[in-house]
Amino acid sequence: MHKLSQDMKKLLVMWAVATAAGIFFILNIHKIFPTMLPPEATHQAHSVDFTLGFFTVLAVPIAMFVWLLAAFMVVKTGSREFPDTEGPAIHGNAKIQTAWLASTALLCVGLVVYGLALLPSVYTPRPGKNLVVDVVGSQWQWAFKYPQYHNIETTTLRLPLNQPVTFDVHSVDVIHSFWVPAFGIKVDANPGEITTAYVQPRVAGTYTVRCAELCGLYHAYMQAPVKVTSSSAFSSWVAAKEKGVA
Ligand SMILES: [Cu+2]
Repeated sequence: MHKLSQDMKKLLVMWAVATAAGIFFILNIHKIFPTMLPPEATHQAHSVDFTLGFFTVLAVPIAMFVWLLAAFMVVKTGSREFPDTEGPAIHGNAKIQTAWLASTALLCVGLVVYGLALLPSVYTPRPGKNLVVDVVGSQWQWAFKYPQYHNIETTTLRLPLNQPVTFDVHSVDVIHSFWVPAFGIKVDANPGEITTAYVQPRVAGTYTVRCAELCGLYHAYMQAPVKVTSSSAFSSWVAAKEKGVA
């Protein structure tokens, strides 16, 4: 009995250390592996990243507990021989069952409420005058049209910094999926129907649009560059393009 409680103490200490290390790793993942996750180039991406981090931090203690307990059982009680009797039957423990059900139910309901509260910040337009971009998917490329600027068209998505953007997304053939990892948005591009996505770029830079729906032979190559620049650089690009159109 004494032996077991000593082991339990050891296990608890190991669990605390592993949990602390795991949470430290998650909170600093952008510094430890700078290229592992896309940059948070929009407000939406920040919300998405924060949610991912929040859920992962909550999962760390539970994952560590399960892994450590499993390793502990293998090391401490493992035997190379096949047991010749079955283990003793385990009967319910009302206290543990109640606590387990209550805590997991609370956790799940809490996370659902949190998710529902956060969802509008990702799926509603940002306030202010929105730049509208028609996103057209086809096998196997992306095209971007700017209806507010004489419908100028480009294969490099250009956006001005800090301006709210509405993407009207559709496809001319099969189903594609308009995904900009750095923007935290992913929305299906369907033929005959327009789906929308909203962003507000907050970091200038070059990013990538990918297709996230298997759409045929060259699906993996269906990418397009995204350039977020200052609004003056964007305006001069628009002016030059509009001249070309005229
Ligand atoms: Cu595609």
